[in-house]
Amino acid sequence: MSDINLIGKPLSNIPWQDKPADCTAPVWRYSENPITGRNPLPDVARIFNSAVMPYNGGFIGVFRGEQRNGIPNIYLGRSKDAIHWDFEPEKIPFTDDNGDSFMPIYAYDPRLVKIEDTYYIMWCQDAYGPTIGVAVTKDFKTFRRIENPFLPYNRNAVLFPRKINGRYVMLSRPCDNGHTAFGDIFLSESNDMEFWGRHRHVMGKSDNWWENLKIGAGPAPIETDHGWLLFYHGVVNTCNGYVYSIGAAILDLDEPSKVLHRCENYLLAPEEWYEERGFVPNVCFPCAALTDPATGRIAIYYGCADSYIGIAFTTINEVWDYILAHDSKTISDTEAGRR
Ligand code: BMA
Repeated sequence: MSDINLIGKPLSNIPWQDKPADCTAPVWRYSENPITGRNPLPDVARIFNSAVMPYNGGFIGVFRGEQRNGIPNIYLGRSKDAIHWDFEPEKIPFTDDNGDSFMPIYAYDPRLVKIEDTYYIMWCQDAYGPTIGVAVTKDFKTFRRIENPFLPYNRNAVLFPRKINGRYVMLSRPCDNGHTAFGDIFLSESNDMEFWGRHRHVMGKSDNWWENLKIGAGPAPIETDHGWLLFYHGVVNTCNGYVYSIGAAILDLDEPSKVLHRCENYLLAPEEWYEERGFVPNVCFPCAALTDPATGRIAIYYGCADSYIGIAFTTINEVWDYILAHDSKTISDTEAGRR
């Protein structure tokens, strides 16, 4: 097994289960999945596609809650163990630069990233079409939205957890205003989190059948001493609709628009009842990962069938070796993505 190290602070209370003896896959599910049930709040029918992180010795998260009027929005949740969550019953109260209420019409698929002492929430919102929303908080009490940093149409934005070459770096997936039947991952840079440019292509849909329609970044890329580990979703169109699986790639540390390795096989595809059955069947949609550099453990948080949240486990060395053993990177993946 290779000797790859996760970078970052130890997380001794990361949720964890050892790999079952009969498991042949590089990623295995938490035996008590799903960790959320239906109707978790009076006004919310389902919570899924959500992001968590360590906070003050426990955990905090931003959760996609589907309201009973069918419109998604973002809710705050807190947990001692990152498994059992208490959700705030009201939507996160976003404000503008003046402190006035500035609520998105809808908001979904949030990611949560800490850079230095600041937390950033990214999600998909409406700005005359779906595009990226970003808000800043330092205390999870006030949440200031940065006004429309990206043009429509775009989804699946997630920041790298530190500046690279002095700039903030965001992954995103340009799209259309419907159930987009295409989509590659791009990267954009910013000096100030407000104005973005130097857009580069990172990776596209591929010849691998499970991801041959579109892809989108999942959790914030995970830093290791040999590259960024990126979990993402890949989509195939079947005669019964889209199927979402979880894939993985490794990006260059200093020039992350270059893909070093890309796994031919998915790591996790819908198999369990809570992934196959729900509001939208056959969806595994990763949005967050907890890591413990001391042990190499990784806990992936993923939305299940647009209805629940599940956790899956792996270790950095196990997943790294699996990606390298099934490498299917293309010339287009390894390019800098600048044309
Ligand atoms: C995508 C997004 C995700 C959702 C998926 C499956 O386009 O809307 O939030 O999980 O479709 O419905």
